[in-house]
Amino acid sequence: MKRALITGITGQDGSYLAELLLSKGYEVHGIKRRSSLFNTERIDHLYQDPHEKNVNFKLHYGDLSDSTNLIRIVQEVQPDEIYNLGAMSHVKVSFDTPEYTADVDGVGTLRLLEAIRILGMTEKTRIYQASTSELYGLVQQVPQSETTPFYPRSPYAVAKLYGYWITVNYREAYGMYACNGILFNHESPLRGETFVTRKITRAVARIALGLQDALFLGNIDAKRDWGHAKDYVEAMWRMLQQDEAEDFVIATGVTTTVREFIRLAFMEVGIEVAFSGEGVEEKGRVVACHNPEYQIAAGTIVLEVDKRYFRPTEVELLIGDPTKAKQKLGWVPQYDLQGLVKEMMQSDVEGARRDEYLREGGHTILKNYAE
Ligand code: NDP
Ligand code: GDR
Repeated sequence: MKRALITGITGQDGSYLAELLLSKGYEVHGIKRRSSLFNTERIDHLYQDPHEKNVNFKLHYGDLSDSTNLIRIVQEVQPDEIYNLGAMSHVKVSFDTPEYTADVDGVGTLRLLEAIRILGMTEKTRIYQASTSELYGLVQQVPQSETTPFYPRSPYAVAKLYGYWITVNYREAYGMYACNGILFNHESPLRGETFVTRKITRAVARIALGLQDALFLGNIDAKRDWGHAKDYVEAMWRMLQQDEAEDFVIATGVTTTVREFIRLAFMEVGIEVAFSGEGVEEKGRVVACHNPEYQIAAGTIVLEVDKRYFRPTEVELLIGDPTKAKQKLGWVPQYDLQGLVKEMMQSDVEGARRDEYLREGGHTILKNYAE
């Protein structure tokens, strides 16, 4: 039985990856952070009582800022594969917490690589580093591939640049099986509520049900190459099963504006939206509501642009070229953008209905906390 260790197991990708590895018969270990409230919602369905026999899903308290803790966990677990998914992963927040982001996303990667080296496990343990399309930043060429130059545009991306290169360096210096997955944006119903796709699908569901009036966003001209997290964790696993460690771009090859994603999300609940105005004055208004379940009048403003969500430096255009992954990994994504939006909307409509039910029962529900 293979043993895997996942940092960031409580996050979107950690949850899908843990599911995938368990389905392949792995013993899965994850690092979770101590927090004052439970933070394991995404993996609660995988939980196994540690008092039972034959437990193959185990959690360890830890943090990427704590090297001795990482060494101890790696020593205890003796993993065949490590997936380093843990990170302060929000680009906008990294401008507010640049030093912390550098420590966790940059030096944290080094700490994990060093743990493997110090413990003499460079031949046993393979490591996957969660690199990102944010490395490309300011557009140099499109579509972006493994050979496109990097130009990071945020403290997050700069920290991940260090993570990328230290991974390459340990591969070359110590012969480690260490590889970077340069993953473009991937989403799902488990996506954090403050990333743009989930912020949109959650708000659209709540607007349709009358729980929220409007959605406030920043730069809706930005273009992203959005895939489904389920497809992307499959690629991570495939990257660690090759004869030689290499870096791979994982993307769909299709790019879409945030504005179009908003339109698609509203269409899923039968609401047609049109945009008018320029820059921060731009608004999204209901043209017609084709779903008799929802009472939302034509002309209602459902989208406003708010400067507070703009970034000091933006990444305007991402579009990836996944040719290498398709050829060498045999990776074929199962979802397209429509399928992704549909699944996210279905899940968020269900969530909004639960909130509606609570409200009707006289309970207070949080109004609009997805910044
Ligand atoms: P999430 O934000 O959903 O999850 C991040 C995970 O990292 C959480 O489990 C979080 O724990 C954990 N974490 C945060 N800080 C620390 C720390 N100091 N020590 C240990 N763990 C920590 O991210 P995703 O699942 O979306 O992304 C996974 C990885 O892939 C990240 O590294 C991200 O930067 C990268 N990436 C993501 C892409 C995407 O589109 N989703 C694209 C390209 C790269 P907690 O739950 O306690 O907060
Ligand atoms: P990104 O994802 O920065 O690409 O990083 P995010 O969903 O945060 O932003 C995508 C684009 O949407 C624009 N935008 C807004 N974004 C947020 N979060 N909130 C808003 O209100 C809003 N309005 C407009 C942004 O400006 C941006 O252009 C994600 C993360 O998962 C990273 O960890 C990962 O490395 C990259 O994807 C690939």
